[in-house]
Amino acid sequence: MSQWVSPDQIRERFSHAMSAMYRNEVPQYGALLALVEVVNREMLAADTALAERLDAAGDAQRLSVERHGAIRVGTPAELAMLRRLFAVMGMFPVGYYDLSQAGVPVHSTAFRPVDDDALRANPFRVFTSLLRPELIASAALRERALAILHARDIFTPGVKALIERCELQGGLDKREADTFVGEALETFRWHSDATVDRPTYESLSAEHRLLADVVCFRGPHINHLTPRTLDIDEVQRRMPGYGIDPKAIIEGPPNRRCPLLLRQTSFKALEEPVRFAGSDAGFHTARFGEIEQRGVALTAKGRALYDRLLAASRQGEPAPDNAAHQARLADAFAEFPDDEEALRRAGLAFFHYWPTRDQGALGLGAEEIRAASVETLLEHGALWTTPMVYEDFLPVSAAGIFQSNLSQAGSATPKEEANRSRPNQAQFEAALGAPVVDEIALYAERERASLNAALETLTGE
Ligand code: OOG
Ligand code: NI
Repeated sequence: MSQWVSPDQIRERFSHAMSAMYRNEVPQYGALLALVEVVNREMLAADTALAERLDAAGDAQRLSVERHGAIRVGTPAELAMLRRLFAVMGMFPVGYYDLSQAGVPVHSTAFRPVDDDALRANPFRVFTSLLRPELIASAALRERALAILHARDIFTPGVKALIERCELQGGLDKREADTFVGEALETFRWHSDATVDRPTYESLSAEHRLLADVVCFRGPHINHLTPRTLDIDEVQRRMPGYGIDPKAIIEGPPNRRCPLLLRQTSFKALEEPVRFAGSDAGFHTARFGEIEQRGVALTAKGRALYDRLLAASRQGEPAPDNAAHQARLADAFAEFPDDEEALRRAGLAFFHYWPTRDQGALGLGAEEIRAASVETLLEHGALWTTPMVYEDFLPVSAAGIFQSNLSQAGSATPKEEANRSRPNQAQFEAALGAPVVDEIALYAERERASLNAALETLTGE
């Protein structure tokens, strides 16, 4: 047995510690967790087929621990150190998200586990955004912001020492892992004392609300945590009964029999008291709670179709409320197949392949199995499939979440926003100190590996 604690275990402990800290900091998040659990329990009790499917795919046990969070950092050095910190917990940068298209001066990645076992153990992800100073219009404010950012260190000396130790020795022992979780958590903690005086805060905030949030505090406080629900429409409906004020619309695809990608909604960020340098009191709005419903990961072809239909549904005036928005989405998505077999045959979605548990009943020899096509094996019941859960994020949805929590930021019209899109993945990767993993290639690779493993089991190889 290895002397090191597995990265999966460190991530599991860290995500629990983060959730406990956030519940304490933002009690409404605790109320949201309670609501999500009630609705998930009701769904599973009412739909035994769904419960069995989740169980078979190994998704049932991860449901209650599943969540993502988000942070925003200010400098390339902060992002690069975060990459090393997350690597200790088996979390790697996957995907590149350009938020400039929505008028938010950041670009982002998601740190997350990448292989099947790690995802099953605990799929905790952190959506991480890096400020893009070049998108700040005022040169004076840009300089000011950078000077403030360069004077702070968002990591404790203890966590930096343990990251280095982990890299050198190849892991952390039990005592080191315990210390690491506690020290790493410090980076994500809320600080109600701003590092700047009120006029500085106000001038940064007037330029862009996000700028004040990134620049004016000692660290990149976790700004939300997001549990996974099996019925997002129901949770959205019940939120007010739990004293929670949801954002106007649910982002992402419409409700479907076979859920696609990711649907998200959040409650509005709370106004929290802060103290500025010089001890002026004031308020800051940044932290909120979110819920998500995850569906199947789409292939490049499926994703292109999703993007096209989503864009079509957003033509014209924004819908007046969620019901109208969802009706419009449902119309636009009518041409997207809503049947697992149809999605698979059309090459629109990724699936996990499994070998039958009852090979004796097959009546096929190893030779016949080897000679048969995947379609034939599926028809014979030798192979079966489950949809592969989408583990990533969606830029248009993320923009909607950002906007609803940075209320003054959304002054640009959609047309102007599109014109402003300026992705720069190379610059992001240079800051990160590593390339981001291509998420579509990752799903394709996992699908291929599951099929190969299933065929090996069937042929006894
Ligand atoms: C991140 C917003 C994006 C999501 O789930 O799409 C996000 C932020 O507000 O920092 O978390
Ligand atoms: Ni989120």
